[in-house]
Amino acid sequence: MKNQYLKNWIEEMTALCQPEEVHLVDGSDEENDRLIQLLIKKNTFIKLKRPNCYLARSNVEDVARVEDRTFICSESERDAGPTNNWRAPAEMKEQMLKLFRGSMRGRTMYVVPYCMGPIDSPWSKIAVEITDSPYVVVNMRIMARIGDQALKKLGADAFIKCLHSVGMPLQVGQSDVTWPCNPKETYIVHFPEKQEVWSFGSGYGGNALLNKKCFALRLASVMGREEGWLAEHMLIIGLTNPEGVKKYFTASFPSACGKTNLAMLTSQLPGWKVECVGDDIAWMHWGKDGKLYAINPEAGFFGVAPGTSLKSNPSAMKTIEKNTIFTNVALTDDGDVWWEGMTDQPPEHLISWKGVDWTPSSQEKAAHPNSRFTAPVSQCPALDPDFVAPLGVPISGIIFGGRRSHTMPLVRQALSWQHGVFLGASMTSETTAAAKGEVGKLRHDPFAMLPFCGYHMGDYFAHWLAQDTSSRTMPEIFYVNWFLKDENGKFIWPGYGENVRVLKWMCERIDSTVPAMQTAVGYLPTPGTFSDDEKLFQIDPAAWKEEAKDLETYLATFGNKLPKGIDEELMKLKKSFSKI
Ligand code: GTP
Ligand code: SPV
Ligand code: MN
Repeated sequence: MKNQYLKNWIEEMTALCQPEEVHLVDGSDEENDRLIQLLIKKNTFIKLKRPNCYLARSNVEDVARVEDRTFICSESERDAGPTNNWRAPAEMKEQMLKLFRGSMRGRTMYVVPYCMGPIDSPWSKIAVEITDSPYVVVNMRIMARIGDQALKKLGADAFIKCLHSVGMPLQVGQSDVTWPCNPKETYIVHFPEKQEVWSFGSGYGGNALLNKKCFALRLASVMGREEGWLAEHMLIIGLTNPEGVKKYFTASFPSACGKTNLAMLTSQLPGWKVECVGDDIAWMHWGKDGKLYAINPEAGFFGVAPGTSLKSNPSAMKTIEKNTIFTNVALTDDGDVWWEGMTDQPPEHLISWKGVDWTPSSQEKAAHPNSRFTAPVSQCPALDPDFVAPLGVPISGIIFGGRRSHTMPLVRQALSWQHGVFLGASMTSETTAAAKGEVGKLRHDPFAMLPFCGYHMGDYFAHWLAQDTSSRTMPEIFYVNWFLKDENGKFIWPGYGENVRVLKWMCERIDSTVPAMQTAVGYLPTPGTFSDDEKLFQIDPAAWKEEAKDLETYLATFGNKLPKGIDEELMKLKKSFSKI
């Protein structure tokens, strides 16, 4: 390996972490096979009956992202803003150096060069993750383009550095555990100015696959702001109508709020078809033609397992038939996987995600609510032909949404770009198992980026507002809520494949072929558009008055960084419901 800059970093990190061995990952099949055999030998992986599929069970303390242990260590505290945890970079670096000193003793240090985005895209970025977790390496091989193909593209100087350790060095003679981690000392630390991530103590998902949330969102959002593009927590889909006209959409919903499901939607409307470009992250740039183009920086899905079934998401079920890593799902007696919602009737006997016997009378869930599958995007039966288009796909519509049991109607269209940005800024959603902490608690999650924006959220709103210039064709903005509930706590809207009806309305609005009703909260479908319950479109003035009041309090936390455009929209909303 010739790259002197990388060589120096590897030497430096070897001296710091003191691994037993260092392995530069090439990304080959043989290497992957060896790593899988190693994981099986260590009992981290259980071979499943599906071809080339494996099950991993994590430590019960290491099951989701840890937002309270995630830090944005920008030089100035003000740049991190009120939505991020901040520590002075020098101080935090000192603490991390202490943790990482000798942290890989008795383990192999893997050096993983990787590319985010199609390998020949001008928008792709090359980075390197150093990790002591072979589980992370085999997952990253699915989630990103790793090894020689990325190393070849690594420039001669500075690159994005991601350092990860499970934080459990092995003493001489000490035997390993199946899921090493260190929950008490877990820290996920970002240094945006240095373009570095230091992650210690967790082996799970976004805490450990540093290419995903740490780089492709937190660091990339900072780069996007400086370079004039957008790094977003968004799926990307293509929607084709019966006449064969295709439009692309991106959609941002908070974690575990329906991106993977919408990305793979099986249309319940004859003649309408959805194709998938991505399910979690979009990098968007403006084309010379003034249109917004999106690429998926990822190569894999790290999807929520529970709720995925042949009925709700047949494309996902097809995608995970082979070459898939399952984490924290249940194991059937014949070596297959199961999770809540996969079938109407659970099997008579399972081994739960905790590795213990489970029967339908058990009190606990068989699969962890944040159990996931890691599978190649290329295996999706509804893969969009432009999945790896170097310049991305042109975006006609941007969809925001959240998990709200009341108040937010099924769908509305923003009145303008500024109003649409305000809708993104005003997103609220009930918390899910994707992050450690209480589930079902309503919280503000602007643009579904609360846990992922690497800088001041007020500046982020301003960046979005600034995208609107006269030379550009601005996408239309929509806001959806699939999760309205009735008095008995049942979902009012069937969701999943039926969501295509909402997408159809959006297409017709973009083409101006259907009328809509202008209201204070946006354009609503005219009555009868969806021959459904009127509860789906109820605008309750008292609830909206409360909503506006709460939003005012929340947005005030951004102080003088709150852009004027957002404040203007807030005042309009407040005024509309002031007389109640
Ligand atoms: P992350 O990977 O965490 O960013 O999540 P995601 O946004 O991709 O979420 P995902 O699509 O995996 O959905 C999570 C949960 O929402 C699953 O339990 C789904 O069954 C449920 N869900 C998704 N779409 C719908 C829908 O249209 N209606 C209802 N009621 N539930 C849905
Ligand atoms: C999310 O929590 O939004 C995810 C899963 O997509 S993780 O990669 O763990 O962040
Ligand atoms: Mn996500």
